[in-house]
Amino acid sequence: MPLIRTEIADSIGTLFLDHYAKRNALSRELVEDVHAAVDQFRKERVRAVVLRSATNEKVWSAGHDVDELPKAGIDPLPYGDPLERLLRAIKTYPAPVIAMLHGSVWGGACELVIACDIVMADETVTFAITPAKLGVPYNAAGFLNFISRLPLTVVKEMFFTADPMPAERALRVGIINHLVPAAELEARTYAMARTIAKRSPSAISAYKEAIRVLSEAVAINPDTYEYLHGLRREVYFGPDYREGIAAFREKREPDFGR
Ligand code: YXS
Repeated sequence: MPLIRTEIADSIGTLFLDHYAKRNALSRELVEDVHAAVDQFRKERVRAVVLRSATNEKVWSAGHDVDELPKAGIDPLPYGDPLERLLRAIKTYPAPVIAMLHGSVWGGACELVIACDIVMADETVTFAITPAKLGVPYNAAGFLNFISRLPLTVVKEMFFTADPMPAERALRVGIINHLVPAAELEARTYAMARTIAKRSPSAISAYKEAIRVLSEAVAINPDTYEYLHGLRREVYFGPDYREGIAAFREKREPDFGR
């Protein structure tokens, strides 16, 4: 069974996540299918992309497929990870990508949403940034995705608590562009996509790339990079990552000691 579906109409490409049995978890296979669809949209010069779930259920995506996270001692979020590659493909896609959200968004799916250009959501949406529940050391590119878009206080609270943030607050802090009633979400999202598709594609592509480059313009020297990487290694070689993954698999609360 395919894990996604795609459609192109009026120069707008739609990508439906379609694996609700696993709550649209971002497995390697699903993510690679999404990436291939994005590449195809690029070839077909699609002028706006809508990323949505195929179902109107209570979960939009459960985040990384936890069953595929590596055991302790291996970097769980390396540069070549399929989701990391997909995030880069979305950020460098030469036209706007609109996330259309109904339901809860977890872990890596929050970063997928934040990598999109515009977020349309209804009142059922929540966002939980979960690595501290699993002992996962987040990577520098991931932090930058959040801190270049949201206030530091919000990013810290979300990373430190891992608690879901409701839609109303997500609108206030700038995760969501438009919060609309569920019955209007699709119409409002495609109206936005149609407006974008009428504007100059070459100008929009140049704006998107300029905004990406400028928002990522953080210079760090190699020593600093190694320092950050060393901080992460201590976590994925340490006991918390082992305990976090084990607890998830055993469907219990992790015990990180006191
Ligand atoms: O038991 P079966 O085979 O039916 O499978 C169940 C779940 O195991 C599966 N599933 C997942 N499988 C792999 N990875 C996942 N992230 C995942 N989430 C769910 O889907 C089937 C249905 O799940 P179930 O029964 O729990 O559904 P529910 O409707 O009662 O609850 C929905 C959720 C989303 C509240 C619940 O599934 C859940 O809490 N999922 C995990 C959410 C989460 O913590 N995601 C973070 C993943 S880790 C990640 O993204 C990064 C590594 S990080 O944290 O660093 O950002």
